[in-house]
Amino acid sequence: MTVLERPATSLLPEPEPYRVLGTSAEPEPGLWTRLYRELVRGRRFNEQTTALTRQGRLAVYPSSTGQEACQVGAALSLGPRDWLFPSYRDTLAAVARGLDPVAALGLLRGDWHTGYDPRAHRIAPLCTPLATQLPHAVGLARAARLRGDDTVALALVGDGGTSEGDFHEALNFAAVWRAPVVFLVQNNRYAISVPLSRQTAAPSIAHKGVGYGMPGRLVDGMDAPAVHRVLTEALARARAGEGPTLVEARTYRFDAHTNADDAGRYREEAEVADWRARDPLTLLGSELRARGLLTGDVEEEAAQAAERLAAGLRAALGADPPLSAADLFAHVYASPTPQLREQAASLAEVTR
Ligand SMILES: Cc1ncc(C[n+]2csc(CCOP(=O)(O)OP(=O)(O)O)c2C)c(N)n1
Repeated sequence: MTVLERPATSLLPEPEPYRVLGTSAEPEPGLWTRLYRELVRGRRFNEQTTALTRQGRLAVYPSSTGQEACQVGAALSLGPRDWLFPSYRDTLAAVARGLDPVAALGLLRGDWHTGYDPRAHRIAPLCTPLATQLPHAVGLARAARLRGDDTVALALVGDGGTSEGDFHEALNFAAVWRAPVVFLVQNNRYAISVPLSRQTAAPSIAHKGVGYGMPGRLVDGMDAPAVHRVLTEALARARAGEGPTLVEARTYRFDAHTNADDAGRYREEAEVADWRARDPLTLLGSELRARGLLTGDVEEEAAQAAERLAAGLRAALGADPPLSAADLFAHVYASPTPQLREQAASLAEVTR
């Protein structure tokens, strides 16, 4: 059956966001406890990084507090050979995937172009231009398929990013090529101050998949096991050669867009409070406790691991890294132009 013969209804998202927590779904104690540990660590990572930004140790930090279930669910659903294509808000997803937290913050600290080797970690650079990571993910996925390896790419984007031309181009090519790629839209309802109602008139972002010929899935982005389940299914589908999936996770950022934003100017406190009542960490913790799956030991260990991470960040970001001004010229061209060589020489002269 070709894409055009497939009934469009089979591509439609679920009418309500898919949930695991608070349902009769069979618990997966090992996975849920792992997700819990990562959520605790992730919450602490966001808090500590935000505090360090206020102290001037980082230029900017787009916090993902409130979105940890998406970040951690995404990271833990990937296989070792898969690739993650994050946006600027997804540092935590990179850290949850195993990237050194200090390296993950290199770009936001302004130290170095990316802070880590994308190829070694299979994590593309944190992408600031909206949605440009999406065609890159499709290209990588398509290339993997042509080479016959079973790598899948998972690309993260915000609701605002879905209005970019790159979003359209990426989804269109992904579906036409049946590329092994999954798109996760973290719909946190705002693109800085622009609410979702001004971004799209579609019934949901997940519905957009139908227009490209790929399934759309709608998931509760505050429910870590649900995010993990939906992404795992979408990644398996991609790996089996069945093509891309568009996943919309309904979530909320508890903090401002970045430390340079005042969210009080466009969001009501009552709305923030409603979403805080669905805090992903509390939701998972309460369910684990109610089912007798969270022992004091696990809680204690999770809290200690989070504190170790925070202490490591304070120590590493509190120190000024040894930087060379000459690095400004590295990686600009494979062979530097005569002008760049001249400028590098004159900089070396004045900084000697
Ligand atoms: C191509 C491009 N246009 C504009 C911007 C400026 N900008 C930075 S973040 C942002 C809002 C993005 O919102 P969304 O995609 O919903 O992601 P979120 O920040 O909520 O995670 C905009 C417009 C940009 N970074 N890149």
